[in-house]
Amino acid sequence: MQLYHAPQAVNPERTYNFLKAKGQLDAVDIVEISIMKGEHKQAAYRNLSPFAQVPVLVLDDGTTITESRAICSFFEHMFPEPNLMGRDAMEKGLIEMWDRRVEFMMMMQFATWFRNAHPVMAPLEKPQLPEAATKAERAVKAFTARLDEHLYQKDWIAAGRFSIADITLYLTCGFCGVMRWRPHEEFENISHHYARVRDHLK
Ligand SMILES: N[C@@H](CCC(=O)N[C@@H](CS)C(=O)NCC(=O)O)C(=O)O
Repeated sequence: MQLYHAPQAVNPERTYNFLKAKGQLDAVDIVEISIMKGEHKQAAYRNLSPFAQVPVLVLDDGTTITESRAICSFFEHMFPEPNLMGRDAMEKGLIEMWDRRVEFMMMMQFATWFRNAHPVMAPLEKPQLPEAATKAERAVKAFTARLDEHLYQKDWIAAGRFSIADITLYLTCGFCGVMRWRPHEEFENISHHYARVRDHLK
């Protein structure tokens, strides 16, 4: 299997760190793609990823899977241990609920802020809309404050144990640094959580 990966980009880092947490990085050949050099826009890559996004997983029979969470689901099935998506109905529900909240209300809102505000994104986000940036910044900051309250006296975000939701939050906090915003320095509970996940992924 080949995993097309863009180091430091949050979605590919999510699949990469998920596989790392499973101790299975050796199961794939990593193919690095440079988004800043526009390698993901080239025709050969578009054949693998119709929306020209990273990551992509290419199976040995040539089947391609895009969408970072779908790739994580594939890995969860292939490599069941350690379980990262829930062992029973309740765990699966709680972990997916929090993972999707972090993805949609934090990561995606932050991405909208960053893509519409940062000069480095101008070639990829045309046009950049300052109003969209302002609205998304407000939304991500409001959600993050609520998430910090949720994490009060909790080691992990969902189901009382380490899961994909913790990986998504940890990587999203790192991603926020591109706008010089560090939720894991601003919020006490997120700060403890960030250190805990960093140690867990070492
Ligand atoms: N929903 C997709 C999003 C993938 C995505 O947006 N990847 C970014 C990197 S984090 C990308 O490829 N961006 C290229 C671009 O915007 O041109 C997933 O979860 O895989």
